[in-house]
Amino acid sequence: MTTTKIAPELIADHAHSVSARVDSDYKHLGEQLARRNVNIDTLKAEVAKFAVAVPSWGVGTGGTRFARFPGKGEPRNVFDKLQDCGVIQQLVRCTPTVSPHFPWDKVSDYKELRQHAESFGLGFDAVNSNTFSDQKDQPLSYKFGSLTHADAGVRAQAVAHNLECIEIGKQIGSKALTVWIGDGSNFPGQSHFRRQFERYLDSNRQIYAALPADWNMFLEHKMFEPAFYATVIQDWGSSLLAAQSLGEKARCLVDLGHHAPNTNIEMIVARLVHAQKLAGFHFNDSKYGDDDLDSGSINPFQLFLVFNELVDAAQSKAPNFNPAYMLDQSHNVTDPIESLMTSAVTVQRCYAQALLVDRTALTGYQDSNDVLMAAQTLKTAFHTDVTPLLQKIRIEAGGAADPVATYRASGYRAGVAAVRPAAGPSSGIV
Ligand code: AOS
Ligand code: ZN
Ligand code: ZN
Repeated sequence: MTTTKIAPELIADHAHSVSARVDSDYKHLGEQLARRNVNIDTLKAEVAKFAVAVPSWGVGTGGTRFARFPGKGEPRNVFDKLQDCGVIQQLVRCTPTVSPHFPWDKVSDYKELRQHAESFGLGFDAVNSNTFSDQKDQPLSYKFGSLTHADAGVRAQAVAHNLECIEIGKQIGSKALTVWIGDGSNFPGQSHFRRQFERYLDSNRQIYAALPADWNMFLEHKMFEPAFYATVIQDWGSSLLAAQSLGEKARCLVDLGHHAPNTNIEMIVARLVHAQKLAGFHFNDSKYGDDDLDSGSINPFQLFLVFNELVDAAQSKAPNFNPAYMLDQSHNVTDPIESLMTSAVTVQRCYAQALLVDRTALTGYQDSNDVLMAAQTLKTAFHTDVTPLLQKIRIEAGGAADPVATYRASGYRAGVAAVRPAAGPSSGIV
């Protein structure tokens, strides 16, 4: 039986109060789509299957390197985090899995952890290792790197941590390990680029060798931070080189915030699909750097264009195409639950809009060089307000028509604030 933290009656009452309006809006949208030869019920069935994982670290309040302002009722441990993730899933119905991060989410009994997640109707997605910060009682420091460190002892420690993550992942039902390292250099000359990359490959080969047959290894690239001159896996080029050299199970994960401003991320996606190496995503948005802002809050058109590539790949049956979708955001000034719900719906919205692209017409315009109509074809899909479709999907699945309004009406945050003691001010990125 699934434990619910928001009273199902509250969700049902709220859905009931708006259902006539949602039905009417849905019918109207259905008429509009029918004129474009799209059956709204078929579209609904497709979009209802969409899912995106929530990062366990995302339900805590984030911070910057200057300060962190803790929110009320922050989760104290992974069990609290799962409860918050359960609330998100209860209301949006498209976030059935959680991506955990170790050692942050370490427990003594993983069977219990898995059962706890299942009690909220949740499963686990990719496990994330952390060799970008030192943990209490850790013998060797990652200050100058981890998997690529010049000292073989530090590399061995970082490899061992990743192997432990795989072992934990097996117990909680994960099928992938995400490796993001902070390794790099802050000064020209600090590290030998080629030797450092070779050490990266050597360490990752040892991790790769421990992957179960049905697992994948996701390599996450990042242009800068914490290394500000050069990171080892700075872009999709290095990531692809590494994935190709490691083997079939290694793939490239695209975190939208990990590129220079104005980078054409949708084109990177197309290239990785071509190479059969797209692992999946960490969705977020960014204005300047790795801002980890809410998905689609700055550039929703870019997110749509990414999904346009993904839908195109799926519909054209691109080989070995099975991307994992995850959110990776840092919520510094909003309630993390509200931000994650909003982002999950935004990502789902872009998927629905991308399904609306008239691909036959688009191909015709591309092949006849009708540039304006090709661009218009994408804009027509992007401009379609699919809100009633998404509301209907949520209501039918027992979720909330308006997740944020229902969440606020539930008083959940005040409720957990009463039982989770306030964390004092702290510094540093979470
Ligand atoms: C860091 O910038 C990356 O986005 C990673 O995915 C990281 O593991 C995550 O943000 C948790 O800190
Ligand atoms: Zn990320
Ligand atoms: Zn990041």
